[in-house]
Formats: sequence, C-alpha cells, structure tokens
Amino acid sequence: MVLDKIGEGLRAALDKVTRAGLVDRSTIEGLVKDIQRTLLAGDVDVKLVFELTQKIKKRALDEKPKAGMTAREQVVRIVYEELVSFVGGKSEAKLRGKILLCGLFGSGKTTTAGKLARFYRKKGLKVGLICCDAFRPAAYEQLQTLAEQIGVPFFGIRGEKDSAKILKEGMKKIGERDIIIIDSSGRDALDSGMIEEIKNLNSISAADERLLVLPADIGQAAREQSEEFQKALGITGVIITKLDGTAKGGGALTACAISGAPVKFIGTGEKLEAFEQFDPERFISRLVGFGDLQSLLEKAKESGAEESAKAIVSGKFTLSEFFEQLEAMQKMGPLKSVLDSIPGFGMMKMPKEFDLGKQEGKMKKWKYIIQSMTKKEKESPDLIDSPRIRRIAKGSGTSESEVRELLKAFEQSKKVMKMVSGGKRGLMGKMMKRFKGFG
Ligand SMILES: Nc1nc2c(ncn2[C@@H]2O[C@H](COP(=O)(O)OP(=O)(O)OP(=O)(O)O)[C@@H](O)[C@H]2O)c(=O)[nH]1
Ligand SMILES: [Mg+2]
Repeated sequence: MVLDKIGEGLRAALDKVTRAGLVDRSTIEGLVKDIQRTLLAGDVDVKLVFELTQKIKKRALDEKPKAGMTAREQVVRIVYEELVSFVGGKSEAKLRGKILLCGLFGSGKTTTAGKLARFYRKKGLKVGLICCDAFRPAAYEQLQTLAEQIGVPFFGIRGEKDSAKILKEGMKKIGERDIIIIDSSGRDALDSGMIEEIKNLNSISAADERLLVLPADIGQAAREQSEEFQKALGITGVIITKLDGTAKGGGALTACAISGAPVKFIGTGEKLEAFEQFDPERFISRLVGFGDLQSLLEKAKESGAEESAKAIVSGKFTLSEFFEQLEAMQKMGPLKSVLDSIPGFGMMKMPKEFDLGKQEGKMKKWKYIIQSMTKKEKESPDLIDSPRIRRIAKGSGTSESEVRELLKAFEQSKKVMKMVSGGKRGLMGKMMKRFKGFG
C-alpha cells in the first residue's frame, strides 16, 4: 500500500475516535494532534498541516451532526472530506490527443510512457509511442522494448540527435492514433537547453497534455519543480512516480496539490501495471481504511455477486438475502477482505458470526433452516417465536439452538450494517452516492 505510515497513523487516529465513549472537545483535540504528528512524519509541509488540522478542528467542534449520523461518524466524515480536498480535486487526463512527458533525469518518464500506453490501450484506444529522447543512449531501446511488451506501435530514430526531427517524422509515420505518447529527455536541472527543447517539442506536437513526471522521493521539493515547469511550459498536470518506495510521498502529493498542477496519475512500482489514475476520494478512502468501494464492486462484478454486495452494503436485507450474500461473498474470496473493503469496516470489530472461516459446515445447516421457513418468516424474522423455532428446527433436521444462532447472526449483522451505514444519510450512504450506478 502506498503511504503506509501515513495510512497507519490516520487509521489509528480515527480508530481512537470511533472507540471513544464520548466525542467531546478533548477527543477532537487528541485527534487533531494525532493527525498533525502523522502528516508531519510523512513529510507534509508544516504550514499546510496546521491549516488542515485547524479546519478539521473548527468543523468538528462547530458542525452539528446531520440527522441519522452519530457525532463519531460526523467527525470521521469531516476528516475524510478535508483530506480529500487536501490532496486536490479530481482531474482526468484527456482520452484523445497527444501527451508530452517531461521531467528531470530518472524521474520515471520512460517507464511512465509505457504505463500510460498500457493504461489507454486497456481502455480500448489506439495508442502510439514516440521516443524523443535524443540525449540518453539507450532511451530508444528502453521505450521500444516497452512498446513491444504492451503491443503498441513505436517510433524512434536510433542515433538521431535532433529530437524535433524525430517528432516530426514520428507524427507522420505513427499513423492515426487516439493517443500519442511522447517521451522526452531528462536533465539534471531545469536548464535553458532543456526548456528550449521541450518547448519546441510542445509546439511541434501541439500537445493536449503536458504532464510533468515527478518522483515521490523528492518530497516537498515537488512544489518548486512543478511551479518551475508550470512557468516554463504550462504543464496540464503531474504524474507522481515511485510512491511505493518512500516515506516522503505525502509531501510530494500535497505539494503538487497546492502548486496548482493537478496530480493525474500515480506510479506505485516498477511494473507496468503499478499505475493508476489519481482519484482523491478513492485514494483517501483507501488510505484511511474506508476500504475501496470501487474495487469491492469490481470484485463483485467478477463473481456475479454485485447485487448481494449492494444489498449488504446498504444494510437492508432479508434473511434469505442474508444467506445468499454469505454464499455469494464466499465466491468473492475471504469474506474478511471483502468486508475490509467496505467503508467503515476497516475500523470496526466484526462480530464473530461474520467469521466465515469457522462456518463452512454451518452454511449448509443454515440453508436447510432457511428452506424450512415460510416466506413471511424469511421476510420478517421478528415473527419467529419459540413454537416457530421448534417447527423450523424439526423441519430442517437441526436443533433449536442452531435456529436461534442463525437468527442472532442475522440480527447482529444487520446491527453492524446499520451502525456502519447510518442509513442513506450516514457516512456510507454519502460515500456510496459518489459511486455511479450504486443503489
Ligand atoms: N519503485 C518504482 N520505480 C519506478 C517507478 N517508476 C519508474 N521507476 C524506476 O525508476 C528508474 C528510472 O525510470 P525511467 O523511466 O528510466 O526514468 P526517466 O525519467 O525516463 O529517466 P531519463 O530518461 O534518464 O531521464 C527505473 O529504474 C524505473 O524502473 C515507480 O513508480 N516505482
Ligand atoms: Mg527516459
């Protein structure tokens, strides 16, 4: 996971709030201190940290919880919202046109050119790669290899020293493409020679996106670099690479956010697939352990259990749905990892009834028990009194205590879901609305 330390710190800080018997001024002050400590340790600028935590504190003290939301959920929601705006707004890269990559030596431009090509190709677009790095001897081979690996057309001129010439020819030869990605040469520093060259490549290509590639390990220096490139070239966004290998990622990310250049992608490893579009909401919710609803839904889609996932997340389900969900969720892999990816669960202790590992055998019995119920009983388990329990146990060949156990597990999971979701207006309800096609 990217930004492990920051994530851990924020989770621990929020965990304290969710465990606190009462959320009062001292709880909030403690939370603010914890967040400050965590972000400062993660190389985030002191002034920014202070501003952020002041905002959180003020809102947490002033704003009354909305209906259906506990004070605790309210505070967690405020922290979440402020963190999201802290790392900047969402800004998507264009899906058509030319992308010019720039950045200093070793920042990850060529690797990123490959990652971008793969990213767009996966979207079904026609992609082409042009190597305009006429500076570093092996640049041509490096990009060519990546292009072959991904299976996209590549253009370069081995040994050619004039990058403008390569680009002009490349644009003619690469053919009709939805996306053309242009790799450029790095320098030690943003010197005039480099600026001239990249400006020239920019005007020849009439690039739609000028993306600055910045390695996360430069930390807060990201701000200065992105401002310099902004002045020189008018960049349209930033790609932060190597977020996997540094404790300074928090600094780099937030520094970009305030430089005015939106972070559009992040690189999280050397491999081509270690790359994603930067989505502040998704990023923060994963970071602080709200899980990643989107990836839950993707997983759910793959296993055909989407409906079940939706129902369980919304906290509204009948007894038979409950069982279907358990069954469907089993197909999705260990239940725990699925539940972990539901917002709120990262921070909550699950009742042991949810521990499916111990219940493989139980599932079968529960199935028989539910099959022995009337339709009404399945819809309103409240109806099920002792005589009914006796009847159901007999009919399913189980014991009365087993029937009671199922009913209890059902009730408890409903309670947990209610707590987590807080209804439509709750933390989860809110978060879920952000995801298209949900609910
Ligand atoms: N861990 C990690 N390594 C990365 C990432 N992106 C790139 N790298 C590595 O960083 C090194 C430099 O990457 P390049 O893509 O060659 O960098 P460049 O900006 O093209 O370098 P020049 O062309 O010399 O300016 C390589 O070893 C890459 O494997 C990333 O997201 N995570
Ligand atoms: Mg390169």
